[in-house]
Amino acid sequence: MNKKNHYILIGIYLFMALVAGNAYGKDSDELTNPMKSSEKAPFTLPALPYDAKALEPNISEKTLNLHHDKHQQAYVTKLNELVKGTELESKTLEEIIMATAKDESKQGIFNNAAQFWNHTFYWNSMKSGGGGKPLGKLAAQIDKDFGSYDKFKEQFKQTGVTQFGSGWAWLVLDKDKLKIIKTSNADLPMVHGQRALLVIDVWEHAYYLDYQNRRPDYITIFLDQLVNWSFAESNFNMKLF
Ligand code: MN3
Repeated sequence: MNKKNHYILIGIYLFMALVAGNAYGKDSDELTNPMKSSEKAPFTLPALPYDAKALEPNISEKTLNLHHDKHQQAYVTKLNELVKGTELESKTLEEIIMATAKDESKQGIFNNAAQFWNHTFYWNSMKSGGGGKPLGKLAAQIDKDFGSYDKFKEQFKQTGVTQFGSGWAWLVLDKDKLKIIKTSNADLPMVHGQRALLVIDVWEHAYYLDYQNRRPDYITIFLDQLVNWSFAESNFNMKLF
C-alpha cells in the first residue's frame, strides 16, 4: 500500500469511529444495559422498548397501554412528588431504591421508585417472538444450577403461581449461582444483594384483561412466547449494581 492510500484509510477509520461514538454514546454500558441510568429527579417514563401491539396476542395492546401509560406512569409521577426538595433529589433511581429500602419512614418513596425500576425491567424481559430455551453461557448455567431447562421452567412457573397476592417472580444471580425467587409488592433483588436477570410481573393488572384469573397460563405463555433471553444473558454477563 502506498503512503497516500494509507492516510486515506486512517481518515476513513477516524471518521467511522467518530460516527460510531456519536451514534452510540461513549459509555458502552449504557448501550447494552437499559437499566443503568444516571438520570435524576424529576424522572421521565421511558417509552416501551417495542410497539404496544408487539406482544399480541399474548399480551394485548390494551393491557400494555394501561400498564405502561397508567400504572408505571403513576409510580414515576408519585416518586417525583415525594423526592422533590429532599436530599434524594440528587440521587439516581437505583441509589434512591438502595437508600430507602430498609427505612420504614420512606416506604412510600421506596415503593414508587422500586415499581418504576421493576416495570422497566419487566418490559425488557419480553420481546416479540421470544420465549423457549436460552442459548450460550446462560443456558449452560441453567443446566448446571437447575438440572435442565425443563426443571428451570417448572420451578419458575411454580414460583410465579405461588406468589400470594401482588408481586414478581425473578431469575437472579446470587453470588455465582442462579436462583428463582419471588418478591411481594415492590420488593426487588438488588436490595437482597442479588442481580436480577429476568422478571415476570404477577400483579393482577399485568394479566387480568388477557387471562382473567388464569395466572398459570400467563406464566406459561411468558416462558414459551415472550422471554427475551438476550436481555437475561446481557444481565448475566455484566454487573448491574
Ligand atoms: Mn405491574
